[in-house]
Amino acid sequence: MKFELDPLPYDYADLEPVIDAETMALHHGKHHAAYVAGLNLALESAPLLAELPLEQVLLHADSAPVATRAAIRNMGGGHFNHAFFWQCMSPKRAAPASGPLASAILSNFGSWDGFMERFEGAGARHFGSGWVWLCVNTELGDRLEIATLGNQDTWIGSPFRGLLTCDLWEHAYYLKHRNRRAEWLKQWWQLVDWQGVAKRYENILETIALSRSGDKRRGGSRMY
Ligand code: MN3
Repeated sequence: MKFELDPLPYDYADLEPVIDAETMALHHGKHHAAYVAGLNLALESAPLLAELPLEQVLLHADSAPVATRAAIRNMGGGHFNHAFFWQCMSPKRAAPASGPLASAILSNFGSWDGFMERFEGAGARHFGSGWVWLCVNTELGDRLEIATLGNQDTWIGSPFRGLLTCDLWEHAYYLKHRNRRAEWLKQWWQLVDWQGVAKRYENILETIALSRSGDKRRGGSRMY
């Protein structure tokens, strides 16, 4: 099985003016494509891993030969993070959701403005390349947390489940926003597909609830 670069659900120019079409063409058609190609190349020396879905490949990267583990993590992480990032945006510019996500944002961060300030601040302060995430920390019930990860690291294998992410690599914003990462983060909100974020949150809550009812049947052991 070879991993493939999926087409985007929107055109490269659809996220203008926040992301210009040239940045999108390079970011998806070159950067993301290179991660997919690099992952397929690395998996040539780990044929059993190559049969697994991407999250399982990342979870079990340590079963690959030592010399290819870093490539699998970096290239696989780059594929995973970018595929997630494209899903976080929509040219429809949906308003913040109501329902469980909105309630959780208010109870965890006090207000939408408070949440956005903290997300932007974490992203702006992150040193070097990486990603800023809104996650559910499944070890703490349904607690929302903001986290940054370096390079192409992912939350796979941790108690975190991602809801929303923004790319902090300069290739994501440099053509239009130059070195102004804080400006990129502030304007990026205009593109967020909140309905998709809300749907991911509801799915994760369902998974947590199912896992808990399963735990009760098994006598209380936790199986995250
Ligand atoms: Mn990128």
